[in-house]
Amino acid sequence: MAKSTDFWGIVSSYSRFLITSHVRPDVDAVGSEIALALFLEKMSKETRIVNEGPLPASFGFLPRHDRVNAYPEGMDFDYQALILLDAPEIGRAGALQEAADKAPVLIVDHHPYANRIADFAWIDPRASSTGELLYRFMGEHRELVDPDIASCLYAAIMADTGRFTYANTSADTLAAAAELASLGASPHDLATSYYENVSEGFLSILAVAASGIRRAAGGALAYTTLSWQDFERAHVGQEVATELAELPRSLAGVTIGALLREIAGGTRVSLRSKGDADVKEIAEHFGGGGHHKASGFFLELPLAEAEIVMVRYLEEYLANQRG
Ligand SMILES: [Mn+2]
Repeated sequence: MAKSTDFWGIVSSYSRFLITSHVRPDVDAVGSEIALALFLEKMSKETRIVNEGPLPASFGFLPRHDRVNAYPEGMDFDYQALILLDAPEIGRAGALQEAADKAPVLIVDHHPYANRIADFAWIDPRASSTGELLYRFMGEHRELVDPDIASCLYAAIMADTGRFTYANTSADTLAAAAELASLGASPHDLATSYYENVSEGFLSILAVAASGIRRAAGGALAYTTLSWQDFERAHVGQEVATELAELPRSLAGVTIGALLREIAGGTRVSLRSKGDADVKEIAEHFGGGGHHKASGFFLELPLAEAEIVMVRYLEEYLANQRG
């Protein structure tokens, strides 16, 4: 299995990198992209960051977010290698897939999938985030980590660990965060500028989601549903769903929390677990995937029917768990 020293070796053998991530990138993806681009430039490399689409305004708190191009902007760059961050295979990069035809693909990711087709893959599912992996890589040349790089990596780790509360938060994660704070990342500024910067629309859809919570399986399952009208009325996009998905699980006595939302062609189900329930296994049953404590899947069914299917399956799953 590849490790940070192998990544050093491979990065040293090229001088021009195109950097990308998965479609609808999160803060770990974008923070990692910016941090890596800035760091490689300090090693006298040339870099260009290109994502499939433009960055939503909520990423404006990341230093140097202006460095992120939206495809096809930036594609005129003569790169020698394509670095894919926070995704296990190039198919996740949308339009950027085409970039893989011209150069080797180097992957750095923490999602638990084996990749057998990349030219190089450093995948470590024990790391909380791609930001934590990149910190491990950059830690060998700490003098090159400036406050902008430190802030982007800190934000990446903060976001992927739910502010250092998810099960993926380890002693190594906290040590990396502490080092990054000492290198110029401000935990307070980054947390407030990201988490305390929500719109009124977000709070109104949060209220809809909270007031709609129902329970099943003797209370062990809590879930809520959102229709496309709920999003339209609140003037918010589907990207807020990541935050809302945490809500049902936060109730006392709940083992699995779920958010069901209407999307094009069906229903997206986001699962979150507390305790032993393995929601990755459940998502995989429905053709989806994710982590043990956070996963998701798609059902080609209207919201009301998807709710019935999911509740029926989870009631059985939780009953079997209780033995
Ligand atoms: Mn990530």
